[in-house]
Amino acid sequence: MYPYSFVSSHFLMASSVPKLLLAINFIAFFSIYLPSSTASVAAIARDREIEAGKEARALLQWKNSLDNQSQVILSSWDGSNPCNWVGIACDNAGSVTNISLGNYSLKGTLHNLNFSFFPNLVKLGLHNNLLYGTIPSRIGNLSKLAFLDLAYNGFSGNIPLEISLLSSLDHLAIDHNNISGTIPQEIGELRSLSQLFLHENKLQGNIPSSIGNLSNLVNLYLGDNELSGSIPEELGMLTSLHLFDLARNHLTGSIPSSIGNMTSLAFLYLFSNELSGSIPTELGMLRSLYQLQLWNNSLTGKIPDSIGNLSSMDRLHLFMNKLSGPIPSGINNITHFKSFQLAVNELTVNLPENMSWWIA
Ligand SMILES: *[C@@H]1O[C@H](CO)[C@@H](O)[C@H](O)[C@H]1NC(C)=O
Ligand SMILES: *[C@@H]1O[C@H](CO)[C@@H](O)[C@H](O)[C@H]1NC(C)=O
Ligand SMILES: *[C@@H]1O[C@H](CO)[C@@H](O)[C@H](O)[C@H]1NC(C)=O
Ligand SMILES: *[C@@H]1O[C@H](CO)[C@@H](O)[C@H](O)[C@H]1NC(C)=O
Ligand SMILES: *[C@@H]1O[C@H](CO)[C@@H](O)[C@H](O)[C@H]1NC(C)=O
Ligand SMILES: *[C@@H]1O[C@H](CO)[C@@H](O)[C@H](O)[C@H]1NC(C)=O
Ligand SMILES: *[C@@H]1O[C@H](CO)[C@@H](O)[C@H](O)[C@H]1NC(C)=O
Ligand SMILES: *[C@@H]1O[C@H](CO)[C@@H](O)[C@H](O)[C@H]1NC(C)=O
Ligand SMILES: *[C@@H]1O[C@H](CO)[C@@H](O)[C@H](O)[C@H]1NC(C)=O
Ligand SMILES: *[C@@H]1O[C@H](CO)[C@@H](O)[C@H](O)[C@H]1NC(C)=O
Ligand SMILES: *[C@@H]1O[C@H](CO)[C@@H](O)[C@H](O)[C@H]1NC(C)=O
Ligand SMILES: CC(=O)N[C@H]1CO[C@H](CO)[C@@H](O)[C@@H]1O
Repeated sequence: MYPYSFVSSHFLMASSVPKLLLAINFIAFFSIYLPSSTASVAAIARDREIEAGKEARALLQWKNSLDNQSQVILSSWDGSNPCNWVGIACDNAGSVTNISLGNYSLKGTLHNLNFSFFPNLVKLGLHNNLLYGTIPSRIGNLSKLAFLDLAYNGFSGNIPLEISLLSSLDHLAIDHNNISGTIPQEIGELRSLSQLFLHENKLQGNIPSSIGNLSNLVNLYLGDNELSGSIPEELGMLTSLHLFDLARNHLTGSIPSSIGNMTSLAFLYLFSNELSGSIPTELGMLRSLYQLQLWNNSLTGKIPDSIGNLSSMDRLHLFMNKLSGPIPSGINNITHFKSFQLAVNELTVNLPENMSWWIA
């Protein structure tokens, strides 16, 4: 028998109480006269209805904390069955799995969304709203979350350490907010992560070397922040990485040669930092490289001959550095360049004959 303790639950919506009491009588009746398996099925259905009621109540509590206009937008949010509300999807058992409210102009904070009530939530999509305040540490309670998108809002404060509890997370987007503080080292625990978007914030401090442990990472966007220190060598372990953006930060030191191990890399954006040293020869190992943007740094030395092996290259921007020496003749091998800019350098201009017009 299932305990009936839920009867005292204060989470039941007033309007659903009579219906539930009827259901209880019904179950109590049949559990006496029918085989226990039938009673269990009914009891499971009943438990699910109660869970859905808790989820509905938690969502309504959040709705009521948003501004009036947002409450109008969410006017379909009414009653005790959230599964047919705008932006909400449920599993077959009627438990909320997806909250998809991108581009809804919702205004308010997340502090009244009680994350303890969504044991089955896999997606929380709140892209491009007018949400503000901090990201609550209780977000770590969403134990099944795979997709979290808080981008294009006005969130501030730090990235909560509890985010590392979201072990199923595949997609984490917090870009285009006002997030400050450092990127927690604990982010390296999100082993399922394939998309990490933290760009256009006010993040400071070093890039944690633990990011090198995120072996499923495909897109890593950390650009347009205030990150400093050097690029950790461990990032070379990211062999699935397709796009790597560290542009417009305050990074110093040299480009680690381990980047040559990122064999899937197509886009490498390191422009507008304070990087020094020479361009590592190992970059020539990145056969899929399509855009290499290293402009506006303090890079020295000559352009490595290995660049000539990057036959897929479309865009090579090296201007505003302190490079010197001849331009490698192998660059002639790259036949479908769209944009090749080396200007504002100290390079000896002995470009392969028909390439001079590529210079900006
Ligand atoms: C929002 O609605 C409440 C109740 O209807 C009202 O008292 C309040 O003034 C409204 N606030 C704004 C900002 O319109
Ligand atoms: C929001 O709108 C933009 C621009 O129309 C669109 O590209 C984006 O996919 C939308 N996002 C969501 C989550 O609906
Ligand atoms: C969320 O719900 C839990 C369980 O009922 C409760 O203990 C907690 O105080 C609630 N938190 C907030 C912020 O409402
Ligand atoms: C819910 O979110 C997951 C994870 O992003 C996604 O794969 C799935 O298609 C979504 N389901 C619905 C019904 O939107
Ligand atoms: C970030 O904060 C600044 C000042 O506090 C504000 O002017 C700006 O609009 C905020 N940006 C976002 C995306 O909320
Ligand atoms: C990567 O994970 C391993 C195993 O959990 C751990 O020992 C190591 O310290 C991590 N590396 C970084 C750079 O965090
Ligand atoms: C690239 O990976 C290999 C094999 O994992 C390793 O031995 C080597 O040190 C790495 N190269 C760099 C430059 O980090
Ligand atoms: C070059 O990078 C610095 C930061 O290192 C930035 O302040 C400056 O605006 C950048 N210049 C251009 C032309 O983007
Ligand atoms: C280009 O690649 C070939 C084949 O992998 C290699 O033998 C050669 O040394 C590379 N050239 C340069 C300049 O790195
Ligand atoms: C340029 O291409 C030629 C012919 O395919 C090849 O022999 C040479 O090694 C290439 N040069 C570089 C620097 O990769
Ligand atoms: C440039 O030179 C290469 C080899 O020297 C040749 O194949 C190509 O057609 C030339 N391109 C133009 C635009 O003249
Ligand atoms: C049930 C559960 O996981 N509760 C946790 C929710 O998040 C807060 C803040 O991280 C924790 O203190 C709770 O234990």
